[in-house]
Amino acid sequence: MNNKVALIVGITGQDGSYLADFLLSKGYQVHGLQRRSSTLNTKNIEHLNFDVKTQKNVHLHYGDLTDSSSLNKIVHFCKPDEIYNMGAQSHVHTSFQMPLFTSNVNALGTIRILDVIKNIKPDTKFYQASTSELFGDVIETPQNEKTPFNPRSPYAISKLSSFHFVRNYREAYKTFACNGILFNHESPRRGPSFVTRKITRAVVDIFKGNKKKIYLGNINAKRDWGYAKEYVEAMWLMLQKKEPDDFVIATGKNYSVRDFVEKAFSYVNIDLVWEGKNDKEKGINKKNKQVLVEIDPYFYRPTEVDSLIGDFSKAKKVLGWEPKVQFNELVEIMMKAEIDSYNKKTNDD
Ligand code: NAP
Ligand code: G4F
Repeated sequence: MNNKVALIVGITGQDGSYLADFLLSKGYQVHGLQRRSSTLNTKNIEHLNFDVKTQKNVHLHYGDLTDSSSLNKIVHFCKPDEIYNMGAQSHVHTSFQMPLFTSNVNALGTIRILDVIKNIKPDTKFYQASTSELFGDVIETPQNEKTPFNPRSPYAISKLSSFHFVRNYREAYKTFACNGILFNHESPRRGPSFVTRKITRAVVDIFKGNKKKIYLGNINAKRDWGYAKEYVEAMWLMLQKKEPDDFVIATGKNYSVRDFVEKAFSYVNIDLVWEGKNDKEKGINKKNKQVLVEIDPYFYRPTEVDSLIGDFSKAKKVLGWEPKVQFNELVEIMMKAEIDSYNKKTNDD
């Protein structure tokens, strides 16, 4: 046990929930900022047996990154030693449809927290969920902490703004603030509209006979995909160092969306062959010739990030962090969890 208090903004998301598990295992008192929602948004933290009456395990507070007064009140109440900002409109495709909202939450939201720290509890250490999307149309490969940024979406631009605000507060006010430049990381808790989870869900539905096919966008895009559960440790390690700094967290290997689709189908013993080109390309079941994958240009982005691959050598050297789960195992973890969850749901019904 330790006496430390952590506040996780965005505790209901993929990373926030794994971070809560991790910090609880380290003996932290964990507070979480939760958005008010008309339907339940606590699925990822239900296993923490959160009890509204006893406030056991995690202490949830309603608030929003667009509402300074709520941030103020929560920090005043729980006086955190560490704040982790996982909160964001984190979907790149959606950011093209909602650029102002995305900037308000992601860019201004980060400044709101930094300002609360500066004004209320300046010794609070701050972690900012920065992103490989900053590299965008990449200028060098692989990307490291010194690679110039070249963002390609409203999401990436909003995150670039928060990246620089973190640095500015660090230099101007000596705030202990770090940017974790994390490459894509996935898990069974990944939101269903991100491509990996969309694929694993659809493959299980197709395998079980509940769906005919999946529609995807750019299947040639490449990402450096890691396992979210082990990336949250890197966030914590950054805040345990003597000096604040920025770190790339990645696996150092990349694969295409097409690779992910093939691997997910192969988990349920379906081999795909590809026919056609561009929008007309189709993924076909080699055995029975059924079309299982089609392209829908709706999922294309006005400006795409074609290929990302990270160099995590600084994190390895300074934090002693390196990834263990590689691409094949990641797909297996996600597919297994998807099938288990499908079977559980069917048994419960
Ligand atoms: P996620 O699953 O989308 O979670 C985002 C969290 O932010 C959710 O808890 C969400 O609440 C909350 N949120 C959204 N708008 C908010 C607002 N206005 N005020 C307060 N909270 C708000 O994202 P993730 O994959 O866990 O990623 C965590 C962070 O890392 C995000 O900032 C993301 O941009 C960044 N990042 C992610 C990756 C990745 O590959 N996963 C890589 C690099 C950086 P609801 O549950 O109510 O929606
Ligand atoms: O899963 P995605 O939506 O993730 P993306 O855009 O890489 O962003 C994620 O990772 C970032 C880190 O680099 C985070 F900062 C961000 O918050 C988020 O977590 O898309 C991955 C790739 C893209 O190239 C997209 O064009 O998959 C391609 N894709 C192809 N078909 C699709 C689809 N993406 C989605 N979401 N849905 C499709 O049907």
